[in-house]
Amino acid sequence: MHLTSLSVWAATWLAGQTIALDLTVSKTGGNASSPLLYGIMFEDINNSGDGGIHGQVLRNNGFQGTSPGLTAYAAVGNVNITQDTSNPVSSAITSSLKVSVPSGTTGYVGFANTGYNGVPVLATTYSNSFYIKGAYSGTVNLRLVGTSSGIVYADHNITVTSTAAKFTSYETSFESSQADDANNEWQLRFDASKVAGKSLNFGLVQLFPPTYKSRTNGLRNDVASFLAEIKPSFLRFPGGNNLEGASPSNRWKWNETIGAVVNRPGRQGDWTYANTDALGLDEYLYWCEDMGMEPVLAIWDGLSLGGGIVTGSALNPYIDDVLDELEYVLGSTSTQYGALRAKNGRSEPWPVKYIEIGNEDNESDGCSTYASRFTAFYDAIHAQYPDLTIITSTTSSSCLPTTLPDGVMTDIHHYLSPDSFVAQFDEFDNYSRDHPILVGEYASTTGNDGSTTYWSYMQGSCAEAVYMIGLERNSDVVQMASFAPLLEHFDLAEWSPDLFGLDSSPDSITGSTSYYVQKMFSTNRGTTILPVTSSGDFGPVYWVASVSDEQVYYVKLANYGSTAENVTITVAGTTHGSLELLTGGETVSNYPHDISITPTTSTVSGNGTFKVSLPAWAVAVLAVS
Ligand SMILES: *[C@@H]1O[C@H](CO)[C@@H](O)[C@H](O)[C@H]1NC(C)=O
Ligand SMILES: *[C@@H]1O[C@H](CO)[C@@H](O)[C@H](O)[C@H]1NC(C)=O
Ligand SMILES: *[C@@H]1O[C@H](CO)[C@@H](O)[C@H](O)[C@H]1NC(C)=O
Ligand SMILES: *[C@@H]1O[C@H](CO)[C@@H](O)[C@H](O)[C@H]1NC(C)=O
Ligand SMILES: *[C@@H]1O[C@H](CO)[C@@H](O)[C@H](O)[C@H]1NC(C)=O
Ligand SMILES: *[C@@H]1O[C@H](CO)[C@@H](O)[C@H](O)[C@H]1NC(C)=O
Ligand SMILES: *[C@@H]1O[C@H](CO)[C@@H](O)[C@H](O)[C@H]1NC(C)=O
Ligand SMILES: *[C@@H]1O[C@H](CO)[C@@H](O)[C@H](O)[C@H]1NC(C)=O
Ligand SMILES: CC(=O)N[C@H]1CO[C@H](CO)[C@@H](O)[C@@H]1O
Repeated sequence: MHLTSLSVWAATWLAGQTIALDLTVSKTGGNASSPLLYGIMFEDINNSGDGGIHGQVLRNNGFQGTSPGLTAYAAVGNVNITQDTSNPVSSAITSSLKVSVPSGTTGYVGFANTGYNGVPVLATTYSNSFYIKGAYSGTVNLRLVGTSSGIVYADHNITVTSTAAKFTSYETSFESSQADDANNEWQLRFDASKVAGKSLNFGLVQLFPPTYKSRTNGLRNDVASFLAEIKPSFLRFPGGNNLEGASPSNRWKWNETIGAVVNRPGRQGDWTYANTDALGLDEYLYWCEDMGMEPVLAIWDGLSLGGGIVTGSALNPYIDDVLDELEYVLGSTSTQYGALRAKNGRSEPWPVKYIEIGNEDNESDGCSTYASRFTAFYDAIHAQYPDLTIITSTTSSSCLPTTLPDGVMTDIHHYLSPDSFVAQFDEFDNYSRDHPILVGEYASTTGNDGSTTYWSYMQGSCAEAVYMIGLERNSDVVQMASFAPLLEHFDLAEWSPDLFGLDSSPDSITGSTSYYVQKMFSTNRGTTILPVTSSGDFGPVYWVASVSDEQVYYVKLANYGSTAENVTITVAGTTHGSLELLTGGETVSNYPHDISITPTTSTVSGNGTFKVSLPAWAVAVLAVS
């Protein structure tokens, strides 16, 4: 049911035909729409950071987290490998990999890293680095190899001169051909005869395919480019629950995510795996800059997931820590932390305007103390940075101060069934306009029968579209909205569904049906939401109309129903444009290497009136001028 079933034609249909719905878009009136409405939310969950959008593809490279063991490492040839805590790479990277070579061994031996369930082996240039300690002068051979097949996709030699006195780092790059699947590893080998009876230590191995905008320690270019197609307007980061920590001491600590990666200790993340923090504060802000997004920086506010909520004067050191963080982000290079930022490669302050205080403080026993914790952080931040927009982490009034200061935004989250999303269509229609809203997380995560959704399917994505139409109609007060979670590694996911995903095989990046809804809505935005008169009520068809500064009129439509609907849309004076349509059946999903639903675009022409035939469970955007 794609282009063939879709008919758009001038308003010369035969008399007597049923017109299900007639929409007339007013060319005057309406409210300004928030230019930031559609953005993204990111935290490291389901290996969305390490193993996902961050460019570094080798796993366990710093032995971080609570029990790294030899995860992802394997011996190559006749050697023993162990985690060695007596040879730390740095005070932050406290282990290295010891490779012991039995006496009499010859040939090339070493170790492999199998990445995040495989190393993505693409036909491209990789940059590769490692630390080595121990007496060795000679060739180090670096390869990308099929783990089962033995096929060598990349083979590169460098000459190293290493001593037992200290770690020496090497960096190189090489070309690879493309593997067929994910079952690949990276190998580092050396001449066993020179080490026989002894050992070498290796640390912080790093392998990057090309990065987005060629940033050092950047994002994977293929993954970030796919995300950039949404044209998101803001990034809410670094969490999410992953900000909070299992305990206060295990929270996301900004100052351990900056500077050289070798000086970042990483942490056990809240989603059961180690975070390297190679995707750190500056990397998030480069991501924003490179993708044209407004940063929405969440700061830790005393709430940790595992209890142990810090309140009262015990919060003072954490408030000071946030002020240090803001000085790092916003301060001139003549300040202590502004100077540190410059030392780390960024002289210009970061253009951060939005700060969210905590995450979901109406949950995790945070409600009763949030008002006082919020106020303590707000007062300290506002006194020093009066121009920053501060966001509460909840809309629940029982958790908030009786009177919220002017200009404060509030954040609401929804994980719902399709029907429940549709029921929230009018959530903001009569909502107070006193404080702008961030819908910081939302997704259809269960079926109407309560079953868990692992893959977004058209009914749920259509329900999200209905909800988003409600948001857009109220985008004078709803200023930002972001689907969550954003990304998953398919083999390592603890929360599904996610907006898009990948595994370590080539061409694995997969947009969910919801990804395409986000893309269609975000890339077709007006600046003013226009009144629409209609021949019928909302449901099963929902709509919102807007106009851009370039006088393009957008009509977004969702058919949350099991029958096709004809809609006649009148926008006086318009003659041509396009119709983007996403449809494919109520329960149909996109799966890795099995993508069945993507939007189709057709051109339309008419004389101010356009007929759109909406299939069941469809989302469409008419753009005319
Ligand atoms: C504009 O906002 C007001 C509430 O402030 C609302 O009543 C009205 O319907 C909105 N207009 C449009 C076109 O959405
Ligand atoms: C490798 O480890 C095994 C088991 O711990 C041990 O028996 C063996 O001697 C080791 N070999 C070398 C070369 O260290
Ligand atoms: C790497 O060096 C080894 C040992 O000299 C040699 O056998 C091999 O052919 C070299 N590989 C490449 C790709 O140059
Ligand atoms: C980070 O900041 C905290 C609080 O100010 C401090 O105790 C800690 O030593 C800092 N860590 C690093 C790596 O600078
Ligand atoms: C917290 O607020 C969210 C909406 O942001 C709501 O869905 C959730 O049920 C609330 N939790 C509690 C415990 O009230
Ligand atoms: C909003 O207010 C209008 C007018 O009072 C009312 O008809 C409508 O039911 C209200 N909607 C919601 C969602 O409360
Ligand atoms: C929609 O319009 C087409 C073309 O006129 C017609 O064949 C079809 O029956 C209509 N469908 C509905 C649901 O009204
Ligand atoms: C378009 O519509 C206008 C006003 O309804 C009419 O005057 C004009 O003749 C129409 N043009 C065509 C090509 O149908
Ligand atoms: C595939 C996989 O590793 N899934 C695990 C992800 O983490 C959750 C806990 O958050 C486990 O329950 C899953 O087994």
